[in-house]
Amino acid sequence: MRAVAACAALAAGAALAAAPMAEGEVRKVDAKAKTITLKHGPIASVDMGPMTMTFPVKDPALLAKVKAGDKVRFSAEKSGSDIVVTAIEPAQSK
Ligand SMILES: [Cu+2]
Repeated sequence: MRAVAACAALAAGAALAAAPMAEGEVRKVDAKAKTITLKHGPIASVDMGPMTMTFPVKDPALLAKVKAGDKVRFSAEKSGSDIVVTAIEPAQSK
């Protein structure tokens, strides 16, 4: 039983390392345009430094999870000439 638990913990750690999330703060959510404006920190996955910018979202449902003023963690990836937000969640306030 102990060995199984240790393996699960290792697998979870590996998944986090493979997909690091960037940090940011929501400035604006535009459901009609399916975009979100974020003041974000460095985004390693797309080699971008900190700035405030507007991203298209991969799935408009993501916009329902956050609102302006929220601190968030998110993932972004290149899609053609755009950089698209593929996941977003409120940051833990701990
Ligand atoms: Cu940016």
